[in-house]
Amino acid sequence: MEQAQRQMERSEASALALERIPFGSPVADVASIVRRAGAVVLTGVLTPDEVDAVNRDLEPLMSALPLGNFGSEVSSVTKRSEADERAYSGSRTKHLQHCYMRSKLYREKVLGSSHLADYVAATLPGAAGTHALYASIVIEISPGESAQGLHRDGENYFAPLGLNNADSVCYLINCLLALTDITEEMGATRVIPGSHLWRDFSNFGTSQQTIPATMNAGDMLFYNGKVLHGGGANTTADKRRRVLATAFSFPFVMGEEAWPFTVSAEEVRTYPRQVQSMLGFRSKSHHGEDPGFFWRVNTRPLEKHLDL
Ligand SMILES: O=C(O)CCC(=O)C(=O)O
Ligand SMILES: [Fe+2]
Repeated sequence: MEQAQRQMERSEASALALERIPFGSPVADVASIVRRAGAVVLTGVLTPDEVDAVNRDLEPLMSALPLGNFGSEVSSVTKRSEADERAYSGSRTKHLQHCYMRSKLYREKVLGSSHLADYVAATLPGAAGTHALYASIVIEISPGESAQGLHRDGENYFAPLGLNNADSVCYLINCLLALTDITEEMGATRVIPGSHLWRDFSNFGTSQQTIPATMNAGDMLFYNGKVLHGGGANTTADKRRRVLATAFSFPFVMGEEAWPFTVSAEEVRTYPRQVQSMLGFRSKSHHGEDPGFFWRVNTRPLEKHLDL
């Protein structure tokens, strides 16, 4: 009885903590936290100098965007009202897509990282380094933005496949790289650890159940897409909160952004091999075959067809 109580207290305590572990730690250690909590902060993915370099690459593009740019852009496509779109994407938030082509350092050190590829493959079905890039997007929350509703990433896309429940395979991993120091007041992502294991996915939790993923610039919130989360409110007077979100799905899934049509094969030739695969410029394997058998041109591996 006493033991059962102690066990319960321990599990409640672990439900409250968002564990932190250095980037580069053994895959099994990261995977076991993600299995249990659904989310973990990987510390020191980039150094402060590397974060500055990525921000220098992004700055001219970010400053040219108006606040709330996604709401109006997306509503013109979905035909839902701008107000509805903004309820999800914010009115004082900026989104910048296609970041794989915006910053060489991000592309090579983050997308091209073998540690990251191994961590993803430990949770998401598919061989390391072959997962489809599902999103590569800056989310910058400005002062005065309110909290985003709690949600599960990709749930609309994957629910029809019967995957939006605790028992199914993981369908998406998201990695939010902090490009500023992130405090709770600046709008740290709110997370409910353990919510990927809830029996009822129609329960979206409450803000009281969330904890803020505070981070130093260069850290990364790495989570299973089934974990309930949402961007936090920015209650500061003058501090912008910037993350670069990199999401991955099954190797054969088409993501939100049409990668192969935004960069040329000439340009892609200078990218790391792993990034070429993520962007759909290499044939795909389900079990690590090289070259892969799927996504071929008349049975020819795509990389041969494109002469990469
Ligand atoms: O900006 C954040 O902290 C999270 C954003 C998010 O979860 C989303 O847009 O799907
Ligand atoms: Fe999200």
